[in-house]
Amino acid sequence: MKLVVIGFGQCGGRIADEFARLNRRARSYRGIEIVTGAFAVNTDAADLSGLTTIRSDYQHRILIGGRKTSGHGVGKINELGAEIANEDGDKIIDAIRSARRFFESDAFLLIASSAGGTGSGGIPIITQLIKERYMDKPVYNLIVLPFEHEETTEERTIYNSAVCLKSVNAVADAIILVDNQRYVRKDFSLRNNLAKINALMVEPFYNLLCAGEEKKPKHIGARMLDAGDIIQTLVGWTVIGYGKSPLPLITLPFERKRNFRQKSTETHKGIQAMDEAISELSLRCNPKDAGRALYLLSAPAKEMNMDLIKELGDYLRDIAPEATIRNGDYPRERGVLDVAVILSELNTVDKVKDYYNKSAGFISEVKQRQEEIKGKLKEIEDASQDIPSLL
Ligand SMILES: Nc1nc2c(ncn2[C@@H]2O[C@H](COP(=O)(O)OP(=O)(O)OP(=O)(O)O)[C@@H](O)[C@H]2O)c(=O)[nH]1
Ligand SMILES: [Mg+2]
Repeated sequence: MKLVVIGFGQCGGRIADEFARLNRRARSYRGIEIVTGAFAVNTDAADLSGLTTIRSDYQHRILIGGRKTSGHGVGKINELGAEIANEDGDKIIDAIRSARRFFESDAFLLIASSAGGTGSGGIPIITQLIKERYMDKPVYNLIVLPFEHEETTEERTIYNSAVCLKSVNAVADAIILVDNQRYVRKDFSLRNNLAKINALMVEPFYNLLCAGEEKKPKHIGARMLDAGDIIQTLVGWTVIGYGKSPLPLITLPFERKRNFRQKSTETHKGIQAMDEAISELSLRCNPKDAGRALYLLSAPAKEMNMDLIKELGDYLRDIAPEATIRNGDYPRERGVLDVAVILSELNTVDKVKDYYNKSAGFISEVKQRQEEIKGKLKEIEDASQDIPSLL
C-alpha cells in the first residue's frame, strides 16, 4: 500500500518525517516504495527546519500563516490554526499535486497531535479539502493524544483534543488514535523520548504497508495482505498494535526436521507476539467494541504454517467476537516473528468520551467567566454614564 503522508504542526511533522524514514528503509532493504510523498505543514518555521528526512524545499516543508504568525506558531489556539489552514489550503493541495508519483497512491494519511493549535486546528480542515478534491482515495487521520501530565496541568489540552476529535470524526474515513502516554518507557532518556516514541508509533506500519507491494514470489504469502484489505478494514475510530518474538537466527542441521515439540513452540511464539500487540495497543480500548479487525503475521517462510495462522485467527476471534477479521502472512523477516493488529470501527472509545465530557464542563466554565467579565464591564460603563467624554 502506498500513502501520501502529510504531517501538521510539530508533532505531525515529526511523525511524517518518521514515515519518510520508513520509506527509505523499505526502498533500501526491500526495493519497494510505501510513501509516494511526505510533507510537513506548520505555522512555525523553526519546527520545519528541525526535520531531517522530508525534502527541504518549500513544496515539501510548507509554511502557512506567515503573515498572521510571522513563522512562530499559533500558541495552542486551535481556532487560529483552523483559520490559517482554511486560507492556505490551496498551497498544500498544489504541493501534493506536484509529488512525483502521486497517482500511484492508494490513500492519504494526515497526522497531528490533538492538543496543540496548528495541527489540531488544521487537520480537519485539510482532511475535508482533500476529500472534496480526491473523492476516489480514502483519507485517514492519525491523531496523537497528549501525555497525562499535559491533561492535568492545562485545560486547553483537553478542550483542543475534544474539538479536534469531534471535527475529524465528521470528515476522515478512519481515525487512528495513538496515546502518547502508552509509549512512555522507563528506559528512555528525556531528551530522546519523543524521537523514540515516534519510531515506536510508526513501526507497525512497516510490514502492513510493505506486504502488498512485494513483487518477488518468495516474499508473497499464502494469503497476501494488500491495500484492498487495509482499506476494507479502516473505518471510524481505530487503534493499532504490534508485537514480536525473537527466533533463533541459525538452526543446527539436526534441528531442521521439525518435530511436534518445535511446532508447538512456533505456535506459542505466534500467540506471544499477538498477545503483546493486543496488550500494547496504541490506545486502551475494549476489542469487543471493534466491528472490523486485521492481523498480519511476518516471519521467515519456514516458520509459518497454516495452523499458526489459524490459531492467531481463533485468538483474535475470541477477544473481538463482533469483528469481521481479515488476515495475511508475509514471509520476510529473519530471526523474528512479528504480528501487527488493527482494530477498527470501534463503536465506543472511553478516552474520546472523556474528552467530550470534561470539556463540556470547561466550555460552560469559560462561558460563565465571559459573562462575569461582561457584567463587570457593564458596571464600569454604568458608573461612567454622567461623565463627559472627549471623543
Ligand atoms: N508523540 C509525539 N508527540 C508530540 C511530539 N511533539 C509534540 N507532541 C505532543 O503534541 C502536543 C502539542 O502539540 P504540537 O504538535 O506541539 O502543537 P502544534 O500543532 O505545533 O501547534 P502550536 O505549536 O500550538 O502552533 C502535546 O501533547 C505534545 O506532547 C512528537 O514529536 N511526538
Ligand atoms: Mg508548534
